Amino acid sequence: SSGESVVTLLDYGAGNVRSVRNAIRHLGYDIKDVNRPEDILNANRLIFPGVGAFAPAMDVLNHNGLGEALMEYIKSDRPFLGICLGLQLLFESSEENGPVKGLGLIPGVVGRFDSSNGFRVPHIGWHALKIVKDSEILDDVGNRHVYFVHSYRAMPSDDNKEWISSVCNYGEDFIASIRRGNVHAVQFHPEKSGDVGLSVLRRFLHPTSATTRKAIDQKASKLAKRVIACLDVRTNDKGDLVVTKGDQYDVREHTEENAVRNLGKPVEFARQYYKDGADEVSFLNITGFRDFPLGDLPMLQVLRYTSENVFVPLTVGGGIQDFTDANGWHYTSLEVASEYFRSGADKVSIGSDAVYAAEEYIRTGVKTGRTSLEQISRVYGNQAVVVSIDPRRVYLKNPDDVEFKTIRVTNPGPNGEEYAWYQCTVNGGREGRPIGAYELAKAVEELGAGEILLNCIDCDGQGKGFDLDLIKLISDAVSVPVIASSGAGAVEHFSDVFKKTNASAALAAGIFHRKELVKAATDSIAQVESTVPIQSVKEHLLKEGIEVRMLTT
Ligand code: 1PR
Repeated sequence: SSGESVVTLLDYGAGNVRSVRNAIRHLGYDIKDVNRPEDILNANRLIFPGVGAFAPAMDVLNHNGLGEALMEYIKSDRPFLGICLGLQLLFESSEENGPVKGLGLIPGVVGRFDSSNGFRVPHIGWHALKIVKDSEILDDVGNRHVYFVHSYRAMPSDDNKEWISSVCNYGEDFIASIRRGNVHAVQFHPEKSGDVGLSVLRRFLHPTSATTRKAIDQKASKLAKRVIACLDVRTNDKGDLVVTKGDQYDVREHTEENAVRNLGKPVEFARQYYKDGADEVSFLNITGFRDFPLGDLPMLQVLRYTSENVFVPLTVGGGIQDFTDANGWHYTSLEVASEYFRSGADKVSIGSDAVYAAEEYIRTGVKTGRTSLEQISRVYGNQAVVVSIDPRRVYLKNPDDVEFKTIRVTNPGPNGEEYAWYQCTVNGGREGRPIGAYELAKAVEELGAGEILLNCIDCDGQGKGFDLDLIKLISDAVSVPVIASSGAGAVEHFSDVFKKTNASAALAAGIFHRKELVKAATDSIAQVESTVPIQSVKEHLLKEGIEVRMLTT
């Protein structure tokens, strides 16, 4: 193909750059991979999506001449776009497991966000920018939100101000993008920022001479609350991977056949929810704990297909644990996770295995470094590891009846109990464990979880609202973001959870699926419109004064 349609990609093999590749292809370009320093020097346009940690990335750049070639390329003002770590590496050094020396192009030290002032770290989610100078690639961004996920950031200073094209405020101003001539870098992920993100890539790949940026009214922006669509998937009795949905985790029809509820195809659902404005899509392989997930090629295929045209973050959970197959082959959870990342997942979600890890950690007080949670977060960063908690409410007459954290409940139990604790479960809610959701959340945060997905078995599928007592308890106990889950049945439930708790995101399944169910059953427009798509949730939140990312129209 002609040089014009080729983009050179510097991928040093440290994680998921599948989405960057997919986005480039989606925009009609071919990719040439960098194998040797000359490939950089011969590039027409170079994209550098940094993934993983700062030190290993610098090691790669230092040891094969790529770093020198990169500096030569950039210094001659050739078209360059760094993404995330690809921005940070341009600075003098980073505090991430360091100090570690960077490429030294831009003055400044990359440091960690300070979580002591109430801002959750990692900084995960959709946030608008404050554009401080013309940067053609941001021309369509304006006030719109883009997706960030990072714990480290570079700060603006007098020494680097001529580089800065936008900042973002998260407790403090940090550098969201830089631009000098043809050299661009962004801290956010354009490949995960929906249409707005694609416009950034498009403008980099195909600069238009006239800039169309209108003066925009830049009101202060907060990190937006996220609305996440969740797809519980499993193999049905015929062996097909289907989207299902349970009531209190029971996914079988209560008919004679007792079949697994089959709502449709996971990839189609994911695409629809992306179009509808979901801020993220989660797949939970709900029988992953008993089937070996790498034997479960359909799930990997689902991720590959989905990531081809869904440009928001994808999470996959279920079965992330060490496994020995029928032939005696041993696979580590890290290998399982790596396969998911390679197939297009941005985060993995760990359920049962995190419960065992937390129990052990609380019992011994020792971090072995060997648990799935620790291993995966060490290699991919804690922002890539979600812990999914599946607690069940246990009412108590007396708060001293258990050794776990109890709360005074808003609505007393069936026998007038005024207290409860939230017992963690494993294996899809089948087995209760001697640990509470509170104790688990604190322990997994220490072990490296970057986010907590907080379900509640009692509320799942009931449509009566989130368990606000539980979500408040956990979101106040940890400093990583908490995703509230289970029970959404009306738009007001979303505003409730954001107003009354410190949840960063709300995840729902049934409320969004019902539309599909009605459509399938009746094909009647009237009924389809009576359901609650993602956009209605967002509009309601906006009306309630809650910052959300809206789709561009
Ligand atoms: O233990 O690491 O293999 O992970 C298993 C994963 O599968 C866990 O994340 C666990 O939550 C999930 N899971 C296991 N069994 C079920 C089940 O339903 N039988 N689904 C299950 C969990 C809960 C939510 C659901 C929300 C929102 N589903 O993800 O989507 O409750 O539902 P709603 O909006 O309809 O109320 P491992």
